Amino acid sequence: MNAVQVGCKFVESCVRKARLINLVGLAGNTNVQGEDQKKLDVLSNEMFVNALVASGKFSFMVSEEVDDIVTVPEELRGKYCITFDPLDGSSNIDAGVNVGTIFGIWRLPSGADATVDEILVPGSEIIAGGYCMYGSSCNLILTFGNSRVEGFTLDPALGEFILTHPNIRIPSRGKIYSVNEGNTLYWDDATKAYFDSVKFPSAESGRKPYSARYIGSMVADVHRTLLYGGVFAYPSDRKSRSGKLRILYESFPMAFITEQAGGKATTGTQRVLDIVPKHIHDRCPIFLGGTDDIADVEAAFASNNNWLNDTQK
Ligand code: FBP
Repeated sequence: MNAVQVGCKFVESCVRKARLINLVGLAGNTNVQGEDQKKLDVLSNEMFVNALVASGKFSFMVSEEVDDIVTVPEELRGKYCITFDPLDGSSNIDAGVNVGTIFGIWRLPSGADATVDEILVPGSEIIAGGYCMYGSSCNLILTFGNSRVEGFTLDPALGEFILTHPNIRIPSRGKIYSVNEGNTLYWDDATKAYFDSVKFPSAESGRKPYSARYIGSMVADVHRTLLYGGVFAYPSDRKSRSGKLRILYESFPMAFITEQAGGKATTGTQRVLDIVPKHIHDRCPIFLGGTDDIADVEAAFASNNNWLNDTQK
């Protein structure tokens, strides 16, 4: 974790002064997702790879910004693998909106080779996960899978992360939904039915309409959902049947944190952590939130056509 926090402190310092030191804008290349890389995407990735390799704890790693796995030189290899998105939400960076780093840590079977097959495993094998949000304050949220999620805030004067949010518990039901409604046209009946149920609740439910909040930075939208409750989602749709968010370094770590905070994460029809990815940059749909809210999502998928079970026409 020391290597991870060094990386986060470095990125935090760059994000904070990005406009002052000409670190905004494009780097001039595209990543394996076909996205134009931001200067800070490239710099953050380099910083994390260097810190993680130097830690001597990892055998290999998966980064959103690198096509293949990053193998650690033999003499520095350790028994873990880390998957990470060095700068999530980077499309928002030039507008000064919250961005973040997301990571998941996996213990490799002893004697395992540094090969991609070692990480194409169910999400339920993850042993630690977290994110660091760079915004009005810098928050590092961590879990080691013991049904506890701890939140830290960076004290810029000390340069240390201080425990400020011990034992985060997500409310079982919230009042906020968070999704890019610009994709509504492409949604399946199940997704439309669910979001209609929170926007236009039936009289018998006795509930008020949920408020809409969507920043478009997964770290920021999930952070708010963990603290205030409700649902964050990036569903599958007609354009992208597997949704947008990447399984190994976005959906798995965030699903793990949500579950350890007492919530749930589903594709609509499957627990996210039961997925077994086929490729390191695979994507999956995701709905995460409090247990009662996600039960409503699962009920909507159980009783409406959807892309996931090919009933949607
Ligand atoms: P990257 O910036 O790491 O590619 O992240 C993807 C992301 O920006 C998420 O942070 C966010 O939840 C989602 O995409 C927003 O997508 P859209 O603009 O389609 O709503």
